[in-house]
Amino acid sequence: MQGSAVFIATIAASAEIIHYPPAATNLNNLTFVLNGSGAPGIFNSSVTPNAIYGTYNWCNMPHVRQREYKTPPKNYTLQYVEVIQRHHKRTPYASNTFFKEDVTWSCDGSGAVFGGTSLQSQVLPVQWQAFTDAENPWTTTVGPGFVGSTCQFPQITGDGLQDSITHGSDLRTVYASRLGLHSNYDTSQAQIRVTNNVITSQVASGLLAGLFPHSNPQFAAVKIQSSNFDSLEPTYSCPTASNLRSQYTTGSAGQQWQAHLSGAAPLYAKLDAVSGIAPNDNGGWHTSFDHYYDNLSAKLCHQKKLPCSLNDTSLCITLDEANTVFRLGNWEYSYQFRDAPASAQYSALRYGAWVLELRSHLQAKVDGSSKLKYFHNVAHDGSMSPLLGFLQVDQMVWPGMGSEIVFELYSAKAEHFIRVLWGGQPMKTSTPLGVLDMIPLASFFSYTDTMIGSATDLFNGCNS
Ligand SMILES: *[C@@H]1O[C@H](CO)[C@@H](O)[C@H](O)[C@H]1NC(C)=O
Ligand SMILES: *[C@@H]1O[C@H](CO)[C@@H](O)[C@H](O)[C@H]1NC(C)=O
Ligand SMILES: *[C@@H]1O[C@H](CO)[C@@H](O)[C@H](O)[C@H]1NC(C)=O
Ligand SMILES: *[C@@H]1O[C@H](CO)[C@@H](O)[C@H](O)[C@H]1NC(C)=O
Ligand SMILES: *[C@@H]1O[C@H](CO)[C@@H](O)[C@H](O)[C@H]1NC(C)=O
Ligand SMILES: *[C@H]1O[C@H](CO)[C@@H](O)[C@H](O)[C@H]1NC(C)=O
Repeated sequence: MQGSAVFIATIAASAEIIHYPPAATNLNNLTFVLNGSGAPGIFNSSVTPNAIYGTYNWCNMPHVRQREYKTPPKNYTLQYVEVIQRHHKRTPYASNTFFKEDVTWSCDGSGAVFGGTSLQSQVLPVQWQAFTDAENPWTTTVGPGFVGSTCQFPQITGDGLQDSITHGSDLRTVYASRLGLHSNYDTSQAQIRVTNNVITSQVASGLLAGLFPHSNPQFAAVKIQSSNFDSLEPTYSCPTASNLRSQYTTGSAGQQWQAHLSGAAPLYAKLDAVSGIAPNDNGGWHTSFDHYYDNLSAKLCHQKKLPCSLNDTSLCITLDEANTVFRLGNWEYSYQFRDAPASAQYSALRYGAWVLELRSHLQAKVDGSSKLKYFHNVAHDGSMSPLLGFLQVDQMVWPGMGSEIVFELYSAKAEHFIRVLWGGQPMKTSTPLGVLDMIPLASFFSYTDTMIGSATDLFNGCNS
């Protein structure tokens, strides 16, 4: 898995990307992943005991909390905080190929709500409640679990909304006093941003309740970019990035990727026997472990049983098999975003636009042209992963529900420093910046500039 050779790539004239390989651990050791045992963390509850807080918890990843927060020496003054997080726990995604479910999901009272606008007093907010009707003949193509569920797939569950509220109030206990944040959502000092996927707005509604508990009026304006070019999800077009990733997965540089799929053939046979998914499906069940991981982990996180075959109720997925799927999923993320030599270049292209926006927020604070103190982005694993790849985190995982990266801007004397928290603690990277703990802002910018070049370089690099 490990390559010690340094891989240098250019996306354009002024960018020079150096790939620094991650640490060798069980996460990216394919022998261990295929033939080892156990889950790579907690997968069956949102609760992580205090004594081991910081442990990977797919259901509710560690984030900044008062209990574990390390306050820097007094000579550093906190100026600005920007948070990016993955949404909280949800149902699985639906797609063209339905898992023939025998497990039902209830989202009664926790569906997405729409309608609070400037006409707020005149409209009644509405809430989604999913249903099926047997009169619709396509309903028979899905399993009884789907038919009996009242969720949209995907949807943040009631438990996921509760985790969102807790996440907001944990951040409040740390940052409200340090930054002087009001107890209501005041967009002149704090802003929230979401993506076009409605589940991020569901999470924002919980987050805001915890973060700004006295918000009034009872709706909040959150920022969103067009899905034509959103940098947060991200959805902007970058053919160079897509081609690169195809090359090192399904393409000519994808030997390791192919090896993990073929090494997992016996596991796939069992999973398919239970789910009824055809081994040659074209819904993506056999090009990565994403779909099986998503289905199995969502069930465990909500204390539901692992699925059994609808044809043979004694044929069920075992916990050992689920744990192997979880090891494989984490291996896939490590490979795609950190181990593959071109992953740094991929991440720079795929997430460079968001990093440029972050850079401008930090610069505006330093210049004094922005009064903003706090900015919070609610996003996806597809956002966190290329950002972790961009920063070249030392140990890559599949960013679980609610996973969080915090950028803290400090001033001391006439200088500015940055601290980056991952899972609530300073992030260890494989780059010469090392642990991102009070790095001179200029050094951090010099790293991001080396990765991206200019905005024009990025744009041209994506389209060259
Ligand atoms: C896992 O173990 C099997 C059986 O012992 C062996 O054939 C296979 O090569 C091992 N896989 C890896 C990736 O080491
Ligand atoms: C990978 O894991 C296997 C099985 O646990 C172990 O024998 C091997 O030493 C590990 N390789 C590395 C590079 O750590
Ligand atoms: C979660 O899994 C761990 C490890 O298998 C187990 O010890 C624990 O009891 C489980 N917790 C729940 C809530 O099922
Ligand atoms: C159940 O058996 C039928 C008939 O063989 C098959 O078409 C279907 O895919 C099976 N479903 C599952 C979930 O295995
Ligand atoms: C702040 O204080 C700490 C120790 O109290 C010291 O190590 C550090 O260099 C100081 N930083 C600046 C920028 O003065
Ligand atoms: C399970 O997850 C996969 C991938 O996200 C999806 O295609 C499938 O439809 C899911 N099952 C349900 C019931 O949503």
